[in-house]
Amino acid sequence: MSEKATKKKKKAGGGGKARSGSEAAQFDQKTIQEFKEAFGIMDQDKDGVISKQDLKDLYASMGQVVSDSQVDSMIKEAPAAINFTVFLALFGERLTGTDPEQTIVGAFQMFDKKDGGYLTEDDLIKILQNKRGEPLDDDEIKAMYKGKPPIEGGKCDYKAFAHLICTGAADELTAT
Ligand SMILES: [Ca+2]
Repeated sequence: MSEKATKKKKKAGGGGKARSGSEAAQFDQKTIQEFKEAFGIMDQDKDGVISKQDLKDLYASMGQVVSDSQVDSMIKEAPAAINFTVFLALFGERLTGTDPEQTIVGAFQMFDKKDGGYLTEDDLIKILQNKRGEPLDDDEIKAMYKGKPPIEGGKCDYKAFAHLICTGAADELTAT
């Protein structure tokens, strides 16, 4: 219940994404970039706001149906429409001082209903390719596989995978 400087912004006509958000100041550029990745995954229609519909679409794109109440419970923590600044504020509260990798993990975790630390390979690929902003193309997916991602038997250890994304160092994974 801390007092936040979160300002309510209107959904439409808001202009840019996180223009001079005060919350953004506490994160470095790299962290912001990671947050943007996660935000981009969730903002399905790329209007700069994560809406209930975005979340539903996101799940639907993976063949999962979520109820309104499930989506509500995800969204209700937000003090306002979830634009990038609010997103930063929401996740930043939990993640300040934490590895940005956790942000990506958090995004993947939303699809891990069993909370077992794994996503199916299918879901993972769908998530990666569904990013309308900059989806991975087939070549990039192939390149990803060359990096020996932590995928085994159709299941992906997404925490290790988040590490792969964040470090961008496929070699590290090959070494394990
Ligand atoms: Ca949206």
